[in-house]
Parts: sequence; structure tokens; C-alpha cells
Amino acid sequence: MTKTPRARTTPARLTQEDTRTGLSPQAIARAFCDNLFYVQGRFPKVATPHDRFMALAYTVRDRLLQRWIHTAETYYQRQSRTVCYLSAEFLLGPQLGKNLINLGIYGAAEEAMKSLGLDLGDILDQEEEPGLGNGGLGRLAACYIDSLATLEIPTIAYGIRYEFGIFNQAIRDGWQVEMTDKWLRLGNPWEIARPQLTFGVKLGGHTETYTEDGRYKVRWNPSHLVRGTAYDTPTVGYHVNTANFLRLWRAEATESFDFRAFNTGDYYGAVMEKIVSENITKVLYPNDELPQGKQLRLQQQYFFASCALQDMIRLHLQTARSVEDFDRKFAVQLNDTHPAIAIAELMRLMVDEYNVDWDRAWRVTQNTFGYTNHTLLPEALERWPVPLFSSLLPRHLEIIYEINRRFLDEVRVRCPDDDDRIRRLSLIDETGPRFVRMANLATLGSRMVNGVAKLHSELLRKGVLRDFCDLAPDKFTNVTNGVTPRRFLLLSNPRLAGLITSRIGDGWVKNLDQLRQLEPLASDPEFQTAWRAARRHNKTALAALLRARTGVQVDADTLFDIQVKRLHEYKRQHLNVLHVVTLYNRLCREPSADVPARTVIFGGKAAPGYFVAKLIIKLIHAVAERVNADAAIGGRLKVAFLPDFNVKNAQHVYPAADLSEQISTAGMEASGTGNMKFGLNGAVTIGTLDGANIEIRDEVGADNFFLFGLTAAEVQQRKAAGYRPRDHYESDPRLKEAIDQIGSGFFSPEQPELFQPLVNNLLGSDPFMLLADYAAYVDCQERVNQAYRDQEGWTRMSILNTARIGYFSSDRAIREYCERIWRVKPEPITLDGDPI
Ligand code: NBG
Repeated sequence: MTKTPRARTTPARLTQEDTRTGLSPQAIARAFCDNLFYVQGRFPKVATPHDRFMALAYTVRDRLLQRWIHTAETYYQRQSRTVCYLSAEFLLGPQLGKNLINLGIYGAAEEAMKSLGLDLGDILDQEEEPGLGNGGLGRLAACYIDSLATLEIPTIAYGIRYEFGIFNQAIRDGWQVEMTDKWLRLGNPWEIARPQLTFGVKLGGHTETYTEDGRYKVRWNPSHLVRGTAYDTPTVGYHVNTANFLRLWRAEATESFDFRAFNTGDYYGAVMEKIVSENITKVLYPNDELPQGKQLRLQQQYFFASCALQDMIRLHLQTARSVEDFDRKFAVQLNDTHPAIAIAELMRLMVDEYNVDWDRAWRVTQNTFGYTNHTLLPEALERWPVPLFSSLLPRHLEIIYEINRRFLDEVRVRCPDDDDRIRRLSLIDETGPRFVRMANLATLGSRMVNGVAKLHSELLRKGVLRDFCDLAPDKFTNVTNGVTPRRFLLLSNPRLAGLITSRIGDGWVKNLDQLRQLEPLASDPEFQTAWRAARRHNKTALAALLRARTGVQVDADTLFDIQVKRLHEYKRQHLNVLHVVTLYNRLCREPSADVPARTVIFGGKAAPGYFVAKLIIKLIHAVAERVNADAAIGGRLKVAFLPDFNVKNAQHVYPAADLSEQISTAGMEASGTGNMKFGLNGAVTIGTLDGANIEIRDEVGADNFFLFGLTAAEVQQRKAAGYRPRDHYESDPRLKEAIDQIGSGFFSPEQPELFQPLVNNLLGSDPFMLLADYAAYVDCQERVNQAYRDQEGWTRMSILNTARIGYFSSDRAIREYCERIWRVKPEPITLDGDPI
């Protein structure tokens, strides 16, 4: 044997592969038993279902780690340009099934478990998901991690390791009840704690100036210091060797402060300090109320942004000589403004700690960041009161003032005597009490800014960020969102996925455009029958889940009309309810009306402080109670609310929908991603021209989409012309009846006034224009009824929705980010022998 390094290492690796991380059912079964024994400390007879989940999870983790080590080694040696995705939220969902799929060992694991007399499905069911996000934004980040690894892009995702994620939702007496999400209680087998990888994060205090080698410098003397510790979760791509990681930071007290307190004899003071520090990463904020004024939230944002940047600099300096070419090594994406403080922090680190001169540091900073905006709702745009900001981050406030001063000086030269423009562009809102405007900071500090669907990006350019767009139009782009087909079709809808693969092969999993090959089958009777059978199976499964969770019995042969998403007035779940009430009234009046039987299913959490959203949940339950109990309509309409909508539950919902409700007020839903998940699984959309609905309709064809309602432009015009919701109420008897019933206690006889606030809102200003869209919506639902009666026609629409949804893969979206925003290339990883 020649004595090359490769020849020396390969046999060792192969042996290790064989004994410890082999992919055969036998190797998996052996590793599973080992882990049950040596990690969980259990023998099979006494092992609980959760022990078995842990044992299999550790088995899979070994296989992930092997890939991760190779990946890390390769990136290190090649000094690969790396994407850093900064997000305060990652809504990962359960990991086991996804990892099995991506490693290509789902079948092997199934067989291994079977050989031990176990069922893989039961084991998968044990996993509790990390709910480290609120909704679409956090889930998008998770889809993007999956695509980044699958496309072999060197990536680190950075976020916060919340001890309590989004609350669990229970329903009591029709009301939402929040329960703490203790997701770490039984241990988290996927994460690897890195107690040696920590950074100090300063808070509070004041700044002072000094000179050093003739240079004017600023020193920040903080009043607090916390420590961030890294917890890593490997994220393997689909059928590739790339395993990137998600690095979440947890806050802890620093030892130095403990010592100080101990030395003065203040033991309890030291313990308090520890508790206060750890609070920073205790809990995820639900996205309710105004973000303003929440000191802890600003602390969270700064804490994780600072840890992430310090970590990046550490990595960079392992191989580079200076931080001055930081932007060549990293492309840092800001997932909304939550991590936007990173812009000021990178400036601080470079200028104060690495002595980079201001202009150079600003060039590097602007070249490093990209900013994705996810909302146009003014109340959701983050602004921090200047006093709060300055008490927590005094040095950053100075830096932001300086960035602002230089920026506005430039603008004054370009646009003299335009004070209004200056006021709008300023990083500081001075129209009343002063605020730091995070969207302005993010836009100015980034090389590229994007919205998440065509309409949204256009509205950004014309609205919220218009002045910035005037100054630098090329900075603005659009990347329409996408979702991962691995989780949302292959894993969660195995029957449909299997049927698709049996006809067109499995290339679609990595290249979703290949679903187009289904088009010629859309009217094929045999394929249609198989398609309906797969979907019928999913509907039966959802019906069983609903029964188990709510007691409501629904029939899988009815039209499943589903709206699942966070509860929000702009998403208009109550418009859906108005239709339900209208349909109910019609069925009561015309018992023989020729309409297909429907099951209307809702799901979603309301922010705990959002009174109206919670009242809408109660309304759904009140209507459900009445409708479901009414024998006179003979089960032709049922209403159900699936509690605790999360990723795990979602995987049972999307595959079972016939009709996907995407009915937000036009111009308000930035993109939506549920709309894509439904379409991927063959649901037909009823929707407004909002967010990505517009592009979905363009792709699937107007004939295969139920469109209704005002356009975004019309919404604006109506408002400008003085919108009067009462006119609709007075002139449409169906609407009047429904609203009167809701308002008068028809659905809440014990508390007739209960829903008055909702009714007053609709008849008062109706800010989300339900009444303006009501008639169009109800008529459109009638077109749905007609279409559903023709099962062949409907199945054809369903198949075409799946066949033409390929554009909405997160792989496509990530390719666009890589080319247009990050300028990074794939770095393939080889597993056998040395990585290079
Ligand atoms: C949400 C939008 C959705 C969009 C997701 C992902 C926030 C702030 N925004 O329409 O409301 O699909 O982001 O981009 O959560």
C-alpha cells in the first residue's frame, strides 16, 4: 500500500462507518439497542416510548455528526464563503422523520424497528417540537435551512435558544388557554452543548472617550455583562453529505460578576445576577401588541446578534489576518429587523475593538448584510424608544447617530431643501417621542433589501421604503418565499408522494419543477382514482385526529375547507365565519339545497394579548357548537377547530385539504407560505390577490384558483374615498342576517352581548374590509360548490395545483438568494476518505 494520507485514513474511516454509523437496517438496529442501553440506561422491557425515541434520535445523530465533521473540515480547509442566517425565530418542527428522510434511511429505520418488534410511526409520534417561532417567519427560516444544506451552501444559522418556545394552546369552553411550552423537559437529543464556546455580551452603563496612539477612541463601560453559550443542532441536506448547523445562544451569568458579589459577601446578590442574566433567553415573545417598550426583547435581540458576530469574527480570524475583509468571508442575512442591531454591533466591534477606521468599517458593514422585510403592517415595524435604547445600548445609540448624521448630510447634498424627506429617511423618528427605526437602520446598513412576494416587494418600494428606493433603487429586489418539499410533501404526505414518484420518478424531491410531468395525467381516470384514494386516506386520518382532539365527528367524504394560520384580523378568519353562518342559514332555509356537504376546519394561535383574535376563536367555537348540533341540516355542514396548530399538527392538515383559505385583505399578507403548502398537497385555493397568492394563481392558472375580492389598489381607493361598511350591511340581507345573529347572541345565548365588540368593529370602521369583500366571497364559495360537485373536474384542478406549484420550492428561493444577494456557491462535501 502506498503511504499517501488517503491510504492511511480510508480504512480507519470505513471501519468506523461500518461499526458505528452504518446505514443498513442491521447497523441501525444495533446502534438503537446500544443507545437504549448506554445512553438511556434502559433494557427493552422497561423502556418507555420516549426512551425508544431518544435511542433512535441518538442513532440518527451519530450519522449526522459524521457528515457534520466532514463538512466542517472541508469548509475550514477551503475557507469557504459562508452564509449566516440571523433569525430570532426558527420553527423547526420535529427532527427525527426529516433527518431520516434527508439521510436516505427512512426505509432502513422502519425495517430496523420492525426487526425489533417496534413501529417507526409510534416512535416519531413521541417527539415534541422546538416551537422557537411564532409562525410563517420562523417556519420560513427552517425551510431555508433545509434548502441551504440540500444545495450544499456553507451556512451557519444563528438564533436564540429560548427555554420556553411559543405557548401550547388548549381550548377550554371555546376560549384559548395558553400553556408554557416546556420543550426541553425530557431532553433534546439533537443539540450539542458547547460550554467552551461562549462570548461576553455587555449591557447598560455609559461610554467615555480616550486617546490611544493619537487616535480618538470610545470605551463602553457596561453595567452588566452576560455570557452567551452556544448550542448546536446539525442540519443535514437531502441526499447530500452537507451538514450545516443551527447555533442557538443561551444566556448565563458571567463568573466575574459572581466573584465580585461573593467578594463583597453578597451571595444572594450574585445569585440574583445569575437569574436576571438567564432571563434573557427564557421565553419567546408572541407577536402581539406593540413591540415597543419591551426591554427584555431588545436585550434578546442584541444578545444573540452580538454572540453571532463575535463568533463569526472568531471563525474568520482562524484563517484571515484581519477583520477588514469580513464581508468576503460572510454574507449575513437579517430575517426581518429583529437582528438588525447587528449592523451597529459590527460597526462597534470593528471600530472600537479592532481599530478599523470608520469609513472602511461602514463599507464592510454595508457589504456584509442583506435585509428581508416580512411585513408592511405599520404596528409591526420595530421602533425602540430612544431612552430605552440608550440605557441598554449607549454605545450603539452613538454609533447609530453617527451613521445617521453622515447619511443625512449626503442626502442633503443630493436633495437640498427637502426636510420632509430627511425626516422620513432618518434613523430616528422625531415626530413625537423619539424612536430608533429598525427598518431604516436595516435598509441603510444592507447591500440588498428584499420583500417576500412580488406584490409585497412592490409595495415596499412604493410605500414604507420609498425614500430609500429613490436613493438606491438597485438595492431593492424580490425573492418570493418557498417551502421545503421534503417536509411538506415527502414526509408528511407519503401516499401522495409515493403515487407521484411511481409515475414520474423521485427527481421532484430535489427539483420541484419536475412535478410538471404530472400535467398530462391530470385527466387520466386511473391516476385520478389513485389521487383521490391517497387524499381520501389523508382526510380520514385528519378526521380521526379531530375526533381525538376535539370530540367533533366529521365525515371524510365532505369537502374539507381549511384555514390554518395565526389568528389575526387581517387574515380574516371572521370572514370565513361569516360565510359559515350564511351557508348555515341557507341550509336551514332550503333543506334540499343542492350543495356539497362541507367541513370547515380552523386552526391557529392568537397572541395572548390580542383580545379580538381570541374572541374570534371563541366565535368559531360558538358557531361550531350550534351548527354541529343542528340535526335539521343533517351533517351537511360541520365546523371544527384543531387546537394547538404547530408544525407537527400541520403535517396532518395540509395533505387533507380540498380547499385552502387564503383570504387576507389585499395588500396585508406579505407572502403567506401555508398557501404554498396546501397547493403542494393538491388543495385548491380560494383567495384574494394578496401576497404570493397572486403568483400561485399565475402558476396554477386562473381556472384552477378561486379568486375573489378587492385588489390592494382598490382597498386603498375605497379607504381614500371614505369606506362605509354599513352600506354593505344595509344592502345585503344575507350579511345583515349573519351579523345580527352574531351580535344578538344567537350563537351565545348565555351571553348575548359576547360578540358585540366584533360586530361594532365591523359596522364601525371595518379596517380589514370584510364587509366590502363579503358578497364576492360568498359568491365565490358558491362557485366552489358547483366545481366540487364535478369530482373529475375537481380532481383535475387538484392535480394541476400540485403539478404547477414547483416554483414555490424553498430550493428555488435559496438559489435566488445565493445568486442575487449572497454571491455564494455550493461547496460539495465528499464522505469517503479525506474530504479534499
Ligand atoms: C410573515 C408574513 C407572512 C410571510 C412570512 C414569511 C412576519 C413578520 N411576517 O405573510 O406575515 O409569509 O412572514 O415571510 O411574521
